[in-house]
Amino acid sequence: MKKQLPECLYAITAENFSNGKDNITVVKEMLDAGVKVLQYRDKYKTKLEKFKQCQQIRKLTSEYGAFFIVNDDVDISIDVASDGLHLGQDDLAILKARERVGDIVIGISTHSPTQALKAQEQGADYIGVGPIFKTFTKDNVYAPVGLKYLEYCVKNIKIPKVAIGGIKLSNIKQVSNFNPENICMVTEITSSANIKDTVKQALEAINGNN
Ligand code: TZP
Ligand code: MG
Repeated sequence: MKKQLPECLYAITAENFSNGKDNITVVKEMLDAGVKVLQYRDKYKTKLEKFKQCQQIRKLTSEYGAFFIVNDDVDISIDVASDGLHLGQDDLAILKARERVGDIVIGISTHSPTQALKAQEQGADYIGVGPIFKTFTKDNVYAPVGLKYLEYCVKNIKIPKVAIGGIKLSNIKQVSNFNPENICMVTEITSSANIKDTVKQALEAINGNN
């Protein structure tokens, strides 16, 4: 049976924003801190380098019982048996990716109602909703879609929503108020001097203890 994306904080690697640490070191800290959904994203390494890191992360996430998603690369996703594959609007189409990866979780980034409805129709398992706020993490990033688009998705899209983009401890409550299934913080976690504490505070904000 297909695994479900756990409803919780969603973390993503960003080696360029990791205080000089490599992805593996940061991933270990994230898992120790209680991260249960982790996406491997790296736009700068060779395929072989990415494959090797993903192999290690697959092992670690399995040990910690965390859900592992590979960004962009269908081959790597298949080779390391990731739990999920994340696609952008310019990546392989969902239907093509599904033919290759089979019954794993496929997520797709969306930036408009049209894209969200199309993703749902084509059998995506979740959508990324963003960037909610301005972000400097991603090259060629789309303009912020704001909380209005998140509100639209929460009301109109049945598959899980992952809110992403510019989300920090300082504004996470504004996002969690809309109750998306998942909230993603990238650099707020990877560049934190204390990942354990940052994740703890994020989990508290999401779970309503703040
Ligand atoms: N997709 C949409 S925004 C984004 C991605 C990968 C980057 C978000 O990074 P941050 O550091 O949480 O703003
Ligand atoms: Mg992509």
